[in-house]
This record gives sequence, structure tokens and C-alpha cells, in this order.
Amino acid sequence: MVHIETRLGDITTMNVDAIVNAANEELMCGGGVCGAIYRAAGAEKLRKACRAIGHCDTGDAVITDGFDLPADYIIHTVGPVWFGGERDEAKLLASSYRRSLEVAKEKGLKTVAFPSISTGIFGYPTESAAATAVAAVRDFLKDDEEMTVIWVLFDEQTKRIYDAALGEEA
Ligand code: AR6
Repeated sequence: MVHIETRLGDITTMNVDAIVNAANEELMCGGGVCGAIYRAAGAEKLRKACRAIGHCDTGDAVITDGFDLPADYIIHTVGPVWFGGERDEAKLLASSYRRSLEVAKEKGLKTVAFPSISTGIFGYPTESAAATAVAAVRDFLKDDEEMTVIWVLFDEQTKRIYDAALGEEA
């Protein structure tokens, strides 16, 4: 069954098939959720795995082991930097979600946890990011009977915005 939900919390604690990292194109250890994932997975091991892959385009996704995380895998996707909405940001953000779920499906993964991609350091306004994210995930899942997607949101305000985009009670 397709299931979508939101939770408040730290994505690095999630015991799921894969958590998604809001990465950069160089796949380097950054700040925000990326830094937290590097620390929790084991920075050296993750750095080595990311170096072997080398690069990920904006809107694309790659996968590594989850190393010391409870999650089996990390899907690294690069969301767009917000430039005011004039540089295909919505298309690229939708692509980040779609490619992450395609990579998960290729591996046969059933439960995937996302952070709020692009809405921190990359500056994407949360309301429009949530609307685009929810539409992209629903579109991908419409034919898939067996995936669970969980947004793990770090603060109450962001959770409220995703709940509203999903049309649920906050
Ligand atoms: N669990 C869940 N969400 C978190 C966590 C956590 N442990 N920590 C932060 N967030 P950001 P971006 C939230 O900046 O905007 C990095 O340097 C955070 O509050 O992590 O896509 C990368 O390497 C926000 O709501 O990602 C890239 O260079 C959301 O995660 C760049 O930042 C995303 O914020 C990516 O920027």
C-alpha cells in the first residue's frame, strides 16, 4: 500500500530502508542535514563512498550504504539553490524527489525518509517547496502499491507546512 506521512525529528535516527540526504553536487560533507548524516553514518566511511561516486547533478540522485546509521542506505539528492523561481527550481526539486524514489525502487527499497530538501541552506521557500515535493511524490507513487514515504521534519513550523500541503490536520 502507498503511504505518506510526516514526523517531527532527526532523520539520522530513522530505521528505514533509506534516508535521503540533501546533498551538494560534489557530494561533500556540508552543513544542515548533510552534516548530521555524515556524522551519524561515520564521516570517513561516507566520505570515501561519496568520493568514489564523485558527483551528482542538481535534480539527480545517487545511493551509498548507510554505514553506521539505522537506515540501510543513504540516497543523496541535490536539490536546487533558490534564485527567486526563475531558474527552473520547481522542475529541479520535483526531479530530486522523483530520482530519489527511482533509485529506491531500482534497489527494491520500500520505506524512504526525506528531509525538507532545499529549504535550509539552499533557501527554497518552504511553502512552495512542500507543494512541489508533495505533488512529485504523489505522482511517482500513483502506480506503486508498496512504498512508504516519510518526511522527517526538524522543526514544527516546517512540519505544519508539509502537513498542510498533504491536506492533513496539523
Ligand atoms: N533531520 C531532519 N532534518 C534536518 C536535520 C536532521 N538531522 N538537520 C537539518 N534539517 P539543509 P538544503 C532540516 O540546509 O537547503 C548542505 O551543506 C533543516 O532544518 O540541510 O537542501 C549540503 O551539503 C531544513 O529544514 O539542506 C548542501 O550544500 C532541511 O533539513 C546544502 O546544505 C534542509 O536544510 C543543501 O541545502
